[in-house]
Amino acid sequence: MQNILVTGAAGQIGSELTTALRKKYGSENVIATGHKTKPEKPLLESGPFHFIDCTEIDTVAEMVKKYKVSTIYHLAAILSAVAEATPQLAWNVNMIGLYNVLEVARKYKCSVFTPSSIGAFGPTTPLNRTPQETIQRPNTMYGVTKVAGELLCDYYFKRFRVDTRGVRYPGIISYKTLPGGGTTDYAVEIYYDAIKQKKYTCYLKKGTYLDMMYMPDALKAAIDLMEANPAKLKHRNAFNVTAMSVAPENIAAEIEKIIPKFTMDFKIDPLRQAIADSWPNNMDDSAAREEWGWQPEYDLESMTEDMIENLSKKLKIKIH
Ligand code: AKB
Repeated sequence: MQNILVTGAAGQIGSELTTALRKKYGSENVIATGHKTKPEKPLLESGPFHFIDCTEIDTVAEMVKKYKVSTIYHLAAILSAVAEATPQLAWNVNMIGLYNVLEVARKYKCSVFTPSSIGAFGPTTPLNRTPQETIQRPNTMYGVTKVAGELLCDYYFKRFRVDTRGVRYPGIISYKTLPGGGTTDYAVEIYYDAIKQKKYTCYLKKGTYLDMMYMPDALKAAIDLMEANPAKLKHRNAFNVTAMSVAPENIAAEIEKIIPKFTMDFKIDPLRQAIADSWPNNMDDSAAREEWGWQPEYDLESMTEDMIENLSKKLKIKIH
């Protein structure tokens, strides 16, 4: 049995990916790690958990040696809005952290999953049906670290044969753990506020289209890619993956079908609006579909139904 290490396991994706991996591969075989954030009890109690700092290579190496790890899901990262506010921290965590993970993977022969993002694109990238291979000149620190990370992962595969794989995630919508400081966070907040107070003030303008995906599909993308037959992969890292392209008013309209009193107004945050404007409206994910069978299950309608049902249970608020 291979042991798996997850970094960033207390985060939005990490917390649910750890649970999904434990279900699939056995709780004791999935080692969850975080930096400072204490994870929820179920994650803490369902298998090994350690605090590490990916910017300190020895802490990563220690985990890999101790647990004989063969696969690393490296999710520890600073998201776009926080990265713009603290670019030095973002460089350190997103670049030095990734470099350390790749070096440890090279030494101990691990495979590595690393998420890139729609943030790896920039204002000169084609906005619609953004191709797999295209112009990548992002103007944010987050984007700089994501493009450099994609290249570094490809380099480790070509130069050292480290089995690196990864996707470009869009905004991820989920109800278990909140996202921490991204530009697409509004698409999660809107559901919380719709259930709690039937209104939401959006920080992105009407008409700001961005790719999004529901968490079960994000987990499926990571696990399916890591299980894909390597002989079929023409790309290794940075596969475009998307499930829907939506603007704030599209999500609001879908919520309104279930919560008719829901209203939304706008108070634009110039920082996050500028970041969103530099990202694609919708990506072409045909390479992922062709090479490893990527196929999302949820669209905006089915995601909204599931989000509202599960979030209202979690918040213990009856919506009708
Ligand atoms: C963010 O908004 O920073 C992330 C992302 C799309 O990478 N959710």
